[in-house]
Amino acid sequence: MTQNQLTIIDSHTGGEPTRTIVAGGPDLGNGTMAERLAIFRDDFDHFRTALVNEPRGSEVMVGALYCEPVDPANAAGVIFFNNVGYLGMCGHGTIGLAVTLYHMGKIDIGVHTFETPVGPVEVNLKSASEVSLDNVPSYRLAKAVEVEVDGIGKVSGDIAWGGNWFFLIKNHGQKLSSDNTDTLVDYTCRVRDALEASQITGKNGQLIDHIELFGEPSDSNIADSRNFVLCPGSAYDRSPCGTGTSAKLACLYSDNELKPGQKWRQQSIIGSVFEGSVSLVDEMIIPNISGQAFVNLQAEVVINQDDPYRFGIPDSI
Ligand code: PYC
Repeated sequence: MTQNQLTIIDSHTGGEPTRTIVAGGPDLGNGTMAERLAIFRDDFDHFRTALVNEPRGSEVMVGALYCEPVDPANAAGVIFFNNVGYLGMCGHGTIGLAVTLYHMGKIDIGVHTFETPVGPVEVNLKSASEVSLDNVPSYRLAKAVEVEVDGIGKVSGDIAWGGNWFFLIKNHGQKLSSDNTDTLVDYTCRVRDALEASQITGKNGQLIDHIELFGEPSDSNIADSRNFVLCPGSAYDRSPCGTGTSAKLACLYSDNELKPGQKWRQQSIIGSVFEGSVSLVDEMIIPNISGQAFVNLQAEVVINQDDPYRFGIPDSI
């Protein structure tokens, strides 16, 4: 990585930031996004740490590497990452990427396919800031799984896939409001640690790295539910979390609480809202998530060889 070669565009989706590398990213070859993610992680991880770790980034920042797609009929490939590693899919990031590519003149209003490491997602850019996406097939793996949590006691939740693995908790006894996030981070980190220690995982032993709490919305006229989502690391999602909302929709459908096409409005801890629904394709649950994003920064990254933190503070949180 050399000075002044790397261009980024930042956006936010319902308050959650996405930093997209639009030029000067690492050459990861021509494989699938899953294969390119492995090369990124093994050989070019300093791009990730330089862009999302402090002092250039922060624990809240999600990065997106915009890539050439494998299938030229598709609009883009993308690999998402954050301050502690890589994400299979990212709903708010996909909405941010669509708005960013429109801002750059790379895509028009209309329907496009983006390739991700966990499969293709169909993106409908409805205006310069409004996007809906058909996510990867989502499902509940297990219902009412109990885990003994240090300092809390027994906690019960559902394990579901929405492009990432989630543990979804309804009966948590916590106040879901933006003035209580320190307590919510502590609670959800304890749950995540307990799941790992108890070897409670997603499919094929995959780590459950997102914890999602649900409660009443601030106003039932604007949403059906409010959530708090702990992301990998100890940052919480400012948006309602696209993959987390997808996991929630899969659970609601499985509990017969949501019909195909029925709207679900998911509010985030800061009050932003995604609208979601499910459709069934070949008996798989396909969540559709709609939200708004805005571009808010465009910059050239400066890498100064004399700067000891040019690639980020190691293990910054
Ligand atoms: O919107 O899917 C999402 C997401 C995952 C982590 C942060 N946001």
